Amino acid sequence: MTNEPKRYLITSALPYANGPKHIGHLAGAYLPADVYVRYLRAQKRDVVYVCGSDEHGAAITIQAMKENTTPRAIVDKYHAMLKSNMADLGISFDIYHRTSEPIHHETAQEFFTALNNNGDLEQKETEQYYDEEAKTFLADRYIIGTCPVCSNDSAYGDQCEKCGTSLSPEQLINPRSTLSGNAPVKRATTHWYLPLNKHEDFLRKWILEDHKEDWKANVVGQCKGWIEGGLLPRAVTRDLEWGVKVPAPGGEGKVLYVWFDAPIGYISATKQWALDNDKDWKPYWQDKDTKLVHFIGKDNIVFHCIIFPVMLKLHGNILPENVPSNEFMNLEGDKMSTSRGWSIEMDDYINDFVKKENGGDQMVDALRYYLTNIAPETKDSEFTWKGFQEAVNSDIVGKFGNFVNRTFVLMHKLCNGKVPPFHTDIIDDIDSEMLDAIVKTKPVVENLIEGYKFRDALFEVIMLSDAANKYMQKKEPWIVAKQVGEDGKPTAEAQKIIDNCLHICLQTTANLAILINPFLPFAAKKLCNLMKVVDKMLDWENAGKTKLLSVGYSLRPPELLFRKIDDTEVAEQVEKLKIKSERLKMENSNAKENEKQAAENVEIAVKPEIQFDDFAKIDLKVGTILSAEKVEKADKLLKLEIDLGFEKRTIVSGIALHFDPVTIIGKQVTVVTNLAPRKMRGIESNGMILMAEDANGKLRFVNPDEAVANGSGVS
Ligand code: B3M
Ligand code: ZN
Repeated sequence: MTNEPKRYLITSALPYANGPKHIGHLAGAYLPADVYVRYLRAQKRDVVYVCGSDEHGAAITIQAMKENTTPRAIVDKYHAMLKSNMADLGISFDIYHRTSEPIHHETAQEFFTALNNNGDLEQKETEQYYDEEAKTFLADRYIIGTCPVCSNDSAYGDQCEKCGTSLSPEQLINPRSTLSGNAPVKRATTHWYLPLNKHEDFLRKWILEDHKEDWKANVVGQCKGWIEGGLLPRAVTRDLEWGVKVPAPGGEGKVLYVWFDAPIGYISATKQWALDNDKDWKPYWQDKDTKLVHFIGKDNIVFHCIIFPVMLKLHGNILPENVPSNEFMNLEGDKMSTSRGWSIEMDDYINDFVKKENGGDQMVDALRYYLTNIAPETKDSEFTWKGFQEAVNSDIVGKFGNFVNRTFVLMHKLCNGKVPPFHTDIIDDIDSEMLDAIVKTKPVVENLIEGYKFRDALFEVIMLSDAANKYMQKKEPWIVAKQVGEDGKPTAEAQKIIDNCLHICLQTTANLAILINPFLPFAAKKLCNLMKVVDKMLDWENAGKTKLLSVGYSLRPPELLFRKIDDTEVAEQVEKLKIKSERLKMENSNAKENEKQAAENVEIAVKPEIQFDDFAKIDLKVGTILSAEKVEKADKLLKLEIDLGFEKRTIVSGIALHFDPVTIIGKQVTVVTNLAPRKMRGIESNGMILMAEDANGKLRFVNPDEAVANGSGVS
């Protein structure tokens, strides 16, 4: 790079703390940023990587309503989940902050005040949609209606999630309140606006001229559409309770628009990081020698390329150098969506693979590998479990891992477990070619990473391991070793050939560790351990060198870096996805049905009165689920083994769409034990377990609030 910046500030979009996030999010804004940051750190550059939870806005308050709890409880719960998920997946933030922290509220308020005092904001009274029953103004996700572009009938007031179009409530056809379902009325209210129209010339030059070449085409394209469509003043405040209070006269009962405060979260996170590390945050946001890069998903482009830059410019901050944004990642032939259950949550992947006995960090790297390999850098891409299996098994197990393993096995077998000497007198073209490949790969990978082409960069690293496998195949040290002298050992000449081959293979391994480190950091660490070198060897300046391991240095015995993914794992995951989406489909349709019923005032059915004797006939006991498995060809049934203390029972229960069998083993349940046996799908069921069903058709166990002995009576 010419003109190397003094320091880097890297950001990943702040995820809303309103629920688990899926691997499409991971592939979009977190993993690529992490690769970039790990590379910069290996380059010994001054880099700070910030992120945090976005804890304001209707995304949070509406989730709180759904879960029947407070916004505070929602953000606490999901912030903790997101923070630990990201750490588990090796996303190496320097700080993972949260926008509910006081330091963020202060920072956002100061920012607003500075702009307001400077006359950069406009105050205007307009008519906005209002829900008379819920007594609130309706903006963003509080209002839904039909999208004017794609006719999706549940587009939000700020965006249609189906076609991605940014909307304003006025554009919705047939608008209705998310809160009451009612058609809204119009009411006057005053808000602060950021007059984007006044900054059109700046944006046109800055994006469409200055960054026309170095920003991704999809990003420039979207911005062009916005600018040429004519920019309008944009409201930066809302009539809501939850959020950063508007610090100005007339701001009572109003908060900053979440998209005004959230990007300022990058600044407050930097401040907190500086406080924690005894550093100065200011140069990171004020010094022109800082390279600021925002990693985001494509639905966030307008906010990071148009609105926030205008705010930054007005506030006297530096502007981003680049805003690498990915397209979407689909899943098994359909769009990924948490609400429809068609997604793989980070949390689920961690539980199903990483925290399993045959899992651990290698399964983090396996996911990082596949997601980078299919990264939607220029167009939408698709995750399939079969594709995951193929990529892992053929590339990182078959090529990368296999090469390293063969090298270590042979080095122990044929070179006493030590780095063999290198005999310059017998170097041939095949050796030179391999050494050349090591030297040449470094600048190629480097340029690709600096150009945000992580997928291609990773491909080059895997190709180096592939070349090394082929090199070894050509040299066949195990065959050469058969040329033995009278002592039964390889002849001196044969040993020299073996030495050179394994010497080169080991230097290649050291290089592979450095080159793979930004992508698969856990494998790189494991390699350092195998080679008995400290992490410092992973410094980028060491890449491309062919004398990293000293002759005579003894190395550890081989150890597999990665394991294969087998067919049953693939089948299980595909099945799990189907069950989850079926369950959500059912819950969503039940929820709709319930809404309808509530609207029609249908009363809940109450059964007729019974006598005590009737009740006393039922024998209820507490038992523990010992095992649970799906009944073949019956989507809804689980076969349960229940320990009732005095005996074990088989019970077939229609709960398969609600629970993943492995998650209910060990749970206590209340069992009707004297119900006449019934055969279901050829299995005799001896009893029934009690379940509570909520308004959405979701099932919950009916069990004692603390564990009791199996067989305890319930009366
Ligand atoms: N929370 C939107 C999202 O999760 C938003 C990003 C904020 S970045 C400052 O897609
Ligand atoms: Zn639409």
